[in-house]
Amino acid sequence: MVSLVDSKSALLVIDVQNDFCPGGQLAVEEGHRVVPVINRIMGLFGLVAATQDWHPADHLSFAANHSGKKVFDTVEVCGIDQILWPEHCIAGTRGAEFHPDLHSAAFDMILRKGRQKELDSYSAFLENDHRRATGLEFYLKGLEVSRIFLCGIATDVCVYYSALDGVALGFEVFVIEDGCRGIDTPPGTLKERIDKLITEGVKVINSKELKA
Ligand code: VGL
Ligand code: ZN
Repeated sequence: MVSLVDSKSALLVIDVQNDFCPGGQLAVEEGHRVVPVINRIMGLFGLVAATQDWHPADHLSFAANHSGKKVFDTVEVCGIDQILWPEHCIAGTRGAEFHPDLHSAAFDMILRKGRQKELDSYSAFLENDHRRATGLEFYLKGLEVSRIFLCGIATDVCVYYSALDGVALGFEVFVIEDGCRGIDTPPGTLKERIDKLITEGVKVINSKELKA
């Protein structure tokens, strides 16, 4: 079997932060279970980049900052539909830190996103206006990366949008399903989005397929 991971491959670790794990502000069921999977496969890659959701306290994505609205309501801000979340991943707080068991010392680069008050950023590549770049595309292309492997939280939000943008930007994209966990609200969203990723050309794999 040929290894899927070649010299032009990078691992992207998406938002493996305390607030997305059990006990956190936007806890994803079993979110912490991605950690041992990611720690195990990290060493296979010549390049590992990670993202952190990193919001100001007055961020527009927090339900608490919209009077009369509750978590999971949708509002429109500057023509963009915005789902409202609990306050999460506030810059500099413990909730925004990587899960303590994640081998974050091995990351080559860390990208923080969602830092502007009036604009959310699910994708590691583009802000939610689908125009403004985070810079990750140019970093990866500058290092001649053509194949990206995504893992992290949440499968159906930040991993999902990163994978779709990755394909649109010309990368060959793999999602490591057992290295991800999803929010699945409303129920069925997770499966719908995995199906959409496959339709768009993303390869959804298991971490066991990575070993040559
Ligand atoms: C995320 C909801 C809000 C994620 C970030 O990392 O998937 N989800 N902000
Ligand atoms: Zn967020």
